[in-house]
Amino acid sequence: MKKTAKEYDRLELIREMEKTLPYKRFIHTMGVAAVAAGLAMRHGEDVHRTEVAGILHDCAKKLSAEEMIRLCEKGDIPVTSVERKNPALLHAGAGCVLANQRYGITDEEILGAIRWHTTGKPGMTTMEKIVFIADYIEPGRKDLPGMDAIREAAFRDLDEALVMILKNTLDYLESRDSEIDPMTRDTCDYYEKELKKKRYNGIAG
Ligand code: DGI
Ligand code: FE
Ligand code: FE
Repeated sequence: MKKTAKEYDRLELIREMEKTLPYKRFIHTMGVAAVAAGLAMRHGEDVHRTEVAGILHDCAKKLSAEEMIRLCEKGDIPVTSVERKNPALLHAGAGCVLANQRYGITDEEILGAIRWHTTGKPGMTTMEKIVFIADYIEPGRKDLPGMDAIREAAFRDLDEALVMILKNTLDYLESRDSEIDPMTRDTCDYYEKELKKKRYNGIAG
Protein backbone atom coordinates (compact mmCIF):
# COMPACT_ATOMS: atom_id res chain seq x y z
CA MET A 1 0.00 0.00 0.00
CA LYS A 2 1.14 3.53 -0.74
CA LYS A 3 2.52 5.27 2.34
CA THR A 4 1.45 8.85 2.81
CA ALA A 5 4.10 11.55 3.07
CA LYS A 6 3.65 11.87 6.82
CA GLU A 7 4.62 8.23 7.30
CA TYR A 8 8.08 8.95 5.92
CA ASP A 9 10.31 10.81 8.34
CA ARG A 10 12.06 13.40 6.17
CA LEU A 11 14.50 14.35 8.94
CA GLU A 12 15.51 10.73 9.37
CA LEU A 13 15.99 10.24 5.60
CA ILE A 14 18.02 13.46 5.36
CA ARG A 15 20.20 12.33 8.27
CA GLU A 16 20.77 8.97 6.54
CA MET A 17 21.88 10.72 3.33
CA GLU A 18 24.14 13.04 5.34
CA LYS A 19 25.79 9.97 6.89
CA THR A 20 26.26 7.98 3.69
CA LEU A 21 26.96 10.55 0.97
CA PRO A 22 30.10 12.69 0.58
CA TYR A 23 29.52 16.37 1.50
CA LYS A 24 29.14 17.68 -2.08
CA ARG A 25 26.78 14.89 -3.08
CA PHE A 26 24.73 15.54 0.06
CA ILE A 27 24.45 19.25 -0.74
CA HIS A 28 23.41 18.35 -4.32
CA THR A 29 20.79 16.02 -2.83
CA MET A 30 19.36 18.80 -0.66
CA GLY A 31 19.27 21.09 -3.71
CA VAL A 32 17.34 18.49 -5.69
CA ALA A 33 14.93 17.89 -2.80
CA ALA A 34 14.18 21.63 -2.46
CA VAL A 35 13.75 22.26 -6.19
CA ALA A 36 11.63 19.10 -6.55
CA ALA A 37 9.37 20.32 -3.73
CA GLY A 38 9.06 23.72 -5.45
CA LEU A 39 8.21 22.16 -8.80
CA ALA A 40 5.64 19.93 -7.09
CA MET A 41 3.97 23.06 -5.66
CA ARG A 42 3.91 24.65 -9.09
CA HIS A 43 2.66 21.62 -10.99
CA GLY A 44 0.12 20.19 -8.54
CA GLU A 45 2.11 17.16 -7.39
CA ASP A 46 2.35 15.98 -3.77
CA VAL A 47 5.03 18.18 -2.20
CA HIS A 48 6.17 15.91 0.62
CA ARG A 49 6.36 12.66 -1.34
CA THR A 50 8.14 14.41 -4.19
CA GLU A 51 10.64 15.82 -1.70
CA VAL A 52 11.28 12.29 -0.36
CA ALA A 53 12.07 11.15 -3.92
CA GLY A 54 14.51 14.07 -4.22
CA ILE A 55 16.18 13.25 -0.90
CA LEU A 56 16.78 9.63 -1.92
CA HIS A 57 17.37 9.93 -5.68
CA ASP A 58 21.17 9.48 -5.48
CA CYS A 59 21.23 7.18 -2.43
CA ALA A 60 23.17 4.49 -4.36
CA LYS A 61 25.57 6.89 -6.07
CA LYS A 62 28.65 5.89 -4.10
CA LEU A 63 28.27 2.11 -4.25
CA SER A 64 30.62 0.03 -6.39
CA ALA A 65 29.44 -1.31 -9.75
CA GLU A 66 29.30 -4.80 -8.23
CA GLU A 67 27.15 -3.63 -5.33
CA MET A 68 24.81 -1.79 -7.69
CA ILE A 69 24.45 -4.83 -9.95
CA ARG A 70 23.75 -7.03 -6.92
CA LEU A 71 21.03 -4.64 -5.73
CA CYS A 72 19.40 -4.54 -9.17
CA GLU A 73 19.36 -8.33 -9.31
CA LYS A 74 17.86 -8.47 -5.82
CA GLY A 75 15.13 -6.06 -6.86
CA ASP A 76 14.44 -7.79 -10.19
CA ILE A 77 15.60 -4.76 -12.13
CA PRO A 78 17.16 -5.90 -15.40
CA VAL A 79 20.73 -4.72 -15.99
CA THR A 80 21.32 -3.89 -19.66
CA SER A 81 24.62 -4.34 -21.48
CA VAL A 82 24.90 -0.52 -21.81
CA GLU A 83 24.56 -0.22 -18.03
CA ARG A 84 27.19 -2.89 -17.45
CA LYS A 85 29.59 -0.96 -19.67
CA ASN A 86 28.64 2.40 -18.14
CA PRO A 87 28.13 1.72 -14.44
CA ALA A 88 27.31 5.41 -13.74
CA LEU A 89 23.89 4.55 -15.15
CA LEU A 90 23.30 1.84 -12.55
CA HIS A 91 22.78 4.08 -9.50
CA ALA A 92 19.23 4.90 -10.57
CA GLY A 93 17.94 1.31 -10.57
CA ALA A 94 20.11 0.35 -7.60
CA GLY A 95 18.87 3.43 -5.74
CA CYS A 96 15.30 2.36 -6.29
CA VAL A 97 16.00 -1.03 -4.69
CA LEU A 98 17.99 0.53 -1.83
CA ALA A 99 15.24 3.07 -1.14
CA ASN A 100 12.82 0.18 -0.80
CA GLN A 101 14.95 -2.31 1.09
CA ARG A 102 17.05 -0.05 3.33
CA TYR A 103 14.92 3.07 3.71
CA GLY A 104 11.51 1.42 3.74
CA ILE A 105 9.99 3.24 0.78
CA THR A 106 7.01 1.33 -0.60
CA ASP A 107 5.41 4.15 -2.60
CA GLU A 108 5.70 3.09 -6.25
CA GLU A 109 5.67 6.67 -7.49
CA ILE A 110 8.64 7.63 -5.32
CA LEU A 111 10.47 4.45 -6.34
CA GLY A 112 9.74 5.19 -10.02
CA ALA A 113 11.11 8.72 -9.68
CA ILE A 114 14.38 7.32 -8.32
CA ARG A 115 14.45 4.52 -10.89
CA TRP A 116 14.18 6.84 -13.91
CA HIS A 117 16.00 9.94 -12.73
CA THR A 118 19.11 9.43 -14.93
CA THR A 119 17.80 8.41 -18.38
CA GLY A 120 14.16 9.31 -17.97
CA LYS A 121 11.69 7.11 -19.87
CA PRO A 122 8.80 7.64 -22.26
CA GLY A 123 5.53 8.27 -20.43
CA MET A 124 6.86 9.48 -17.10
CA THR A 125 4.59 10.45 -14.22
CA THR A 126 4.64 14.06 -13.03
CA MET A 127 6.78 13.06 -10.05
CA GLU A 128 9.26 11.26 -12.30
CA LYS A 129 9.54 14.30 -14.55
CA ILE A 130 10.01 16.62 -11.60
CA VAL A 131 12.87 14.65 -10.03
CA PHE A 132 14.58 14.24 -13.41
CA ILE A 133 14.39 18.00 -14.00
CA ALA A 134 15.28 19.02 -10.43
CA ASP A 135 18.41 16.87 -10.68
CA TYR A 136 19.57 18.99 -13.62
CA ILE A 137 18.57 22.48 -12.49
CA GLU A 138 19.25 22.50 -8.73
CA PRO A 139 21.24 25.61 -7.71
CA GLY A 140 24.50 23.73 -7.14
CA ARG A 141 24.75 22.59 -10.78
CA LYS A 142 27.27 24.57 -12.76
CA ASP A 143 25.87 26.78 -15.51
CA LEU A 144 25.41 24.26 -18.27
CA PRO A 145 24.37 25.62 -21.71
CA GLY A 146 20.95 27.27 -21.68
CA MET A 147 20.54 26.76 -17.94
CA ASP A 148 18.61 30.00 -17.31
CA ALA A 149 16.09 29.13 -20.02
CA ILE A 150 15.75 25.55 -18.74
CA ARG A 151 15.13 26.78 -15.19
CA GLU A 152 12.47 29.14 -16.45
CA ALA A 153 10.84 26.45 -18.61
CA ALA A 154 10.70 24.02 -15.68
CA PHE A 155 8.29 26.31 -13.87
CA ARG A 156 6.19 26.80 -17.01
CA ASP A 157 5.98 23.41 -18.75
CA LEU A 158 7.69 20.22 -17.56
CA ASP A 159 7.77 18.64 -21.04
CA GLU A 160 9.49 21.68 -22.50
CA ALA A 161 12.18 21.52 -19.80
CA LEU A 162 12.57 17.76 -20.33
CA VAL A 163 13.29 18.19 -24.03
CA MET A 164 15.81 20.95 -23.41
CA ILE A 165 17.64 18.85 -20.82
CA LEU A 166 17.61 15.66 -22.89
CA LYS A 167 18.92 17.44 -25.97
CA ASN A 168 21.73 18.99 -23.92
CA THR A 169 22.59 15.61 -22.40
CA LEU A 170 22.66 13.88 -25.80
CA ASP A 171 24.88 16.67 -27.23
CA TYR A 172 27.19 16.36 -24.24
CA LEU A 173 27.43 12.58 -24.45
CA GLU A 174 28.02 12.73 -28.22
CA SER A 175 30.76 15.37 -27.81
CA ARG A 176 32.54 13.04 -25.40
CA ASP A 177 31.97 9.96 -27.53
CA SER A 178 30.14 8.33 -24.63
CA GLU A 179 27.82 5.46 -25.28
CA ILE A 180 24.22 6.61 -25.30
CA ASP A 181 21.66 4.57 -23.40
CA PRO A 182 18.81 3.88 -25.86
CA MET A 183 16.43 4.92 -23.08
CA THR A 184 17.90 8.45 -23.04
CA ARG A 185 17.32 8.78 -26.79
CA ASP A 186 13.84 7.21 -26.66
CA THR A 187 12.86 9.61 -23.87
CA CYS A 188 14.09 12.59 -25.88
CA ASP A 189 12.21 11.49 -29.02
CA TYR A 190 9.05 10.78 -27.04
CA TYR A 191 8.91 14.19 -25.36
CA GLU A 192 9.82 16.06 -28.55
CA LYS A 193 6.72 14.47 -30.09
CA GLU A 194 4.62 15.25 -27.00
CA LEU A 195 5.71 18.87 -27.15
CA LYS A 196 4.90 19.12 -30.87
CA LYS A 197 1.43 17.73 -30.19
CA LYS A 198 0.87 20.22 -27.40
CA ARG A 199 2.07 23.11 -29.54
CA TYR A 200 -0.17 21.96 -32.39
CA ASN A 201 -3.08 21.97 -29.96
CA GLY A 202 -2.07 25.39 -28.64
CA ILE A 203 -1.25 24.13 -25.13
CA ALA A 204 2.50 24.85 -24.91
CA GLY A 205 4.42 28.01 -25.80
O1 DGI B 1 23.74 11.41 -10.38
P1 DGI B 1 23.89 12.82 -10.88
O2 DGI B 1 25.28 13.18 -11.21
O3 DGI B 1 23.25 13.83 -9.96
O4 DGI B 1 23.04 12.93 -12.25
P2 DGI B 1 22.47 11.73 -13.15
O5 DGI B 1 21.78 10.74 -12.33
O6 DGI B 1 21.72 12.38 -14.26
O7 DGI B 1 23.74 11.01 -13.71
C1 DGI B 1 24.58 11.72 -14.52
C2 DGI B 1 25.45 10.74 -15.21
O8 DGI B 1 24.68 9.93 -16.07
C3 DGI B 1 26.46 11.46 -16.07
O9 DGI B 1 27.72 10.88 -15.81
C4 DGI B 1 26.00 11.19 -17.49
C5 DGI B 1 25.28 9.87 -17.32
N1 DGI B 1 24.28 9.60 -18.36
C6 DGI B 1 23.02 10.04 -18.52
N2 DGI B 1 22.48 9.54 -19.65
C7 DGI B 1 23.44 8.75 -20.18
C8 DGI B 1 24.59 8.78 -19.36
N3 DGI B 1 25.72 8.10 -19.61
C9 DGI B 1 25.77 7.36 -20.70
N4 DGI B 1 26.87 6.69 -20.96
N5 DGI B 1 24.70 7.27 -21.56
C10 DGI B 1 23.53 7.93 -21.36
O10 DGI B 1 22.60 7.84 -22.17
FE1 FE C 1 21.81 10.53 -10.16
FE1 FE D 1 21.53 13.71 -8.71
